[in-house]
Amino acid sequence: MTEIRNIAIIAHVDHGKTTLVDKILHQCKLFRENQETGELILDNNDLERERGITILAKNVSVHYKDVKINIIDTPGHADFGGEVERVLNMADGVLILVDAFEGPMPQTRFVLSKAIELGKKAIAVVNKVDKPNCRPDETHELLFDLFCKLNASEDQLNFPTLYGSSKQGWMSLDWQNPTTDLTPLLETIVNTIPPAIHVEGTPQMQITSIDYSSYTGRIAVGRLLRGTLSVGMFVSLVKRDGQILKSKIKELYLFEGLGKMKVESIRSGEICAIFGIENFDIGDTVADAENPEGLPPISIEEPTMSMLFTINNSPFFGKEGKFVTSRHLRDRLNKELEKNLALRLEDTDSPDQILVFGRGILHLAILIETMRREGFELQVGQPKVIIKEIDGKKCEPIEMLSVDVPKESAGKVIELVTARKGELLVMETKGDLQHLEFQIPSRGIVGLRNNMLTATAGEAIIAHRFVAYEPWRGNIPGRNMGVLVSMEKGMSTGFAIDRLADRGTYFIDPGEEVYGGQIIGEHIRPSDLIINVTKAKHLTNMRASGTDAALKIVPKIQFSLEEAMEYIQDDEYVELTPKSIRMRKIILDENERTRARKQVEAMQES
Ligand SMILES: Nc1nc2c(ncn2[C@@H]2O[C@H](COP(=O)(O)OP(=O)(O)OP(=O)(O)O)[C@@H](O)[C@H]2O)c(=O)[nH]1
Ligand SMILES: [Mg+2]
Repeated sequence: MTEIRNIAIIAHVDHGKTTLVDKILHQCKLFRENQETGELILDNNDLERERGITILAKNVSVHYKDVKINIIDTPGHADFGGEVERVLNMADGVLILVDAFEGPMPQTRFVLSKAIELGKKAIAVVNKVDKPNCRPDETHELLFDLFCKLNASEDQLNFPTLYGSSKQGWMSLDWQNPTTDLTPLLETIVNTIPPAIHVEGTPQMQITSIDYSSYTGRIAVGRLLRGTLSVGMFVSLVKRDGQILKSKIKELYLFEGLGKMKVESIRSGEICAIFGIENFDIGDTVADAENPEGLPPISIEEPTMSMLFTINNSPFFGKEGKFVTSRHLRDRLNKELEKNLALRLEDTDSPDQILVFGRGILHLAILIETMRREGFELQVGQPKVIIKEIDGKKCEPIEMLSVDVPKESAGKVIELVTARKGELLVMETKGDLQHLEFQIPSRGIVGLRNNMLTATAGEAIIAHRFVAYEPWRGNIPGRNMGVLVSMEKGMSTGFAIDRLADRGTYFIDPGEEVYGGQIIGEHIRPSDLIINVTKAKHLTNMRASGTDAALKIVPKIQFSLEEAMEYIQDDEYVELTPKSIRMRKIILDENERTRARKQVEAMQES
């Protein structure tokens, strides 16, 4: 019988988890010569590749000597923290990775606290020691302090530490003595992480994630905790509420390399995928047909943010997308619920509008981006944090925000965060940088990143994570400046933009089609300004109009989806089609907009 080790790789975003898993796969010779790609093979959906982040946890496995190591690569972004917590269920140990330059970050703390609570054995990996100015020894010390603070057991505190570079593909017990490969890490895994043992008895497997195949549909993934499973076997599905459904196993798979291998039966200890179980959800237990014993349900993360999704009703609707009706939108969102665990939907008074609840800006942005690529057109409103009433008091989510910046920018950062009801808690030197920690309402973080990067010339390393619901901190000012709003529908001209260049910065280039009510730039003043950018120069003056091309027009500012989501205010939408991201006023007509604003102001005064 091959021995098995089940490990999860956890870390703060971008600390190098996926790179390490890729290199482990390489070293364990999974790839035939002609398959070497050099790219990250594991972040395999388009969005993951483009953004360089992991969105969904993934299972892979390698063979080292005569041990099979099942590895779970996890996402590091805070919006996907719930996913990490869940998949830890499948592992007996964790590799906690830390960037030797950045040191432990907020998400390091979060994922490590979960691993420690669950009693997992840990191995520390101080990564990126190839970076100039990195601080491997200090990072190790900080990590040790973190283990202590998180009440690690004696055994957990005795964690082995490896130093190295995922990128260069080596790990060593001493960072000043680089090796040529990952053998020291693989040896440590085999020697430190307890083997996954087979437990006799009736089968018990908790479903911890869902795999999706276009052929077969939903596949249940989890670790078989007890007993054996085989193809054709009748089983019970114990639901969260205790309800029991009968099912039959149609196909069974083990993870092998990057893919799955069909097998006839599986012994406990293995991580497996089952096809054929009907109506399952995450957290349900696959158990014995006759004597079903459910496992305690696992917690599923609550949404923290909501956004209004609506059909595209801009003057440009239907030009670029295939799916544009409210029926399309509704069906698509309902389908998403099957696999996107932290997502919730709520109907509104209007059949064209649905409130979508998620875990944060990135979580919602990934969904929107996926829909755009599938051919959808839609509009979304300003993201809103979820407010709760606790003991009769209005409460809001408060987060811990950490910012590392060059010393000369620290003042600007503190000013920015304080203006958004942030409170400075920690200020200390961290290598060449200043390390700042704040408590700040989630509301204050929306739109902050952009301003902060501008204020620090892109130098700020920012991370935040939810702490608790606390009493409402009062009004936070919105966007500093007003916007430039297009007066009419038509094609923008270089002439007009040039003539109005001193009014602000533009989000459009000459020659772009715009419509009345579309947001086409940022005003230099706090109020909005309506402008006409479609005016052409008088054609009678032929000589002068010929010089149009020579106008020095500053290139437009192109917002990413998340930037646009964080930029818009309450009375604005982001309009999304497969090709465009535009921002607009919800009420396009200027007179109606003014009337509506006056009504709101009158209501606020009374
Ligand atoms: N210099 C250096 N860069 C590294 C090293 N390991 C990873 N990187 C780089 O760090 C970036 C992030 O690496 P990933 O492996 O995608 O990080 P991750 O932890 O999987 O990130 P998420 O899945 O989004 O949490 C990439 O640009 C890597 O090339 C390393 O050892 N040294
Ligand atoms: Mg990753």
